[in-house]
Amino acid sequence: MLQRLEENPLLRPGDISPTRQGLEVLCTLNPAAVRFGEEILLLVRVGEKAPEEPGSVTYLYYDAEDGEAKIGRYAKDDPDLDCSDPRWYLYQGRKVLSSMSHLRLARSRDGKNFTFDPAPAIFPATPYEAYGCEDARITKIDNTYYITYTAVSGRGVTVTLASTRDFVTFERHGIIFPPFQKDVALFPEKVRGMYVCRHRPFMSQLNPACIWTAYSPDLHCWGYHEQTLAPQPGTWQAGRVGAGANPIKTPDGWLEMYHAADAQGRYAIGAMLSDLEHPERILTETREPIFQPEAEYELKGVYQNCVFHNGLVLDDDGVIHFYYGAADRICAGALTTLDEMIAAAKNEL
Ligand code: MAN
Repeated sequence: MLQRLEENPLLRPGDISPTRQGLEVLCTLNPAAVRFGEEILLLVRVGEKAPEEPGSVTYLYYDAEDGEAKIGRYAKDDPDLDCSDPRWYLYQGRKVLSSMSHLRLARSRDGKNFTFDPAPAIFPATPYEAYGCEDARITKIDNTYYITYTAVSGRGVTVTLASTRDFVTFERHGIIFPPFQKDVALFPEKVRGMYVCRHRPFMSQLNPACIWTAYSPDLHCWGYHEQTLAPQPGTWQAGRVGAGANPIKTPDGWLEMYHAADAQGRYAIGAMLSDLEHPERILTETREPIFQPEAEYELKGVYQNCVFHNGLVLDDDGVIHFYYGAADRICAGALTTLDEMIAAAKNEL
């Protein structure tokens, strides 16, 4: 259904230098994707780590007042410190991330061999981005490319909107969803006269992490919220679900591939079709995952057993270049077709 590229991993930490001496690139993951001119561009999340110090655990954060990335530290033997998840440190119930991410472009002519740009496209710049900018999605609406990304800090997990016309300069439009939010994917055109997005308000014991739909007159103010897809107990999507790349308009409805985690936190990919006029209404969804961790680079990395998809490019002939992050460490790709994904969403494969 989805054929992994022989060239995988497409991008890995060794392919890029840290933004300053002494830092280490820990991960290059979860790429957004777009066709721009003759090239396919990936907007990759690059996570950097502070150098280790004896007796301490260190973390990198952006200090907006001083306008630079700084190193924070905790004593390794502090009984209040919990380092059990490689993605973050918990200190007295507060979380900091073990790596600080920025967003970096990588370019390719064939969709398989990518080269990183020498400098970041979007680097933390505000107090809301102290722990990084993560997991972008790119949607072309009219002649502008809109980028949504997660901004993480001690103020919470928020979603920011940015835009570009040339992938050289990027304009930030500020936070569009307050905490706790992730996984915002914009639809490529207005529906019933309004912009539409998927979003993912964070879980609490009352509401698990579900995909929601919202409408906006201007891409800034979002309303008419509806819950669209919820985790299903006892299945491969028991833990959480979140939107993938931007939805694709097809005669059968809006097609989208999304991520889901099971109760053990294993991330896989599903597909669904929703109503063209009312995308908050799902028409059909896959009963089984269409893509799941199998390759070595998906099973082992920073976070094991994880495929996370937020970027694709659709060719005129119906070929889909499907991009994903594997085990929170590298970027990988697979090929499929529009017809196959529609059939998969209808459980016909
Ligand atoms: C969350 C996000 C992703 C990450 C997965 C797995 O959904 O933070 O960036 O890939 O968790 O760790």
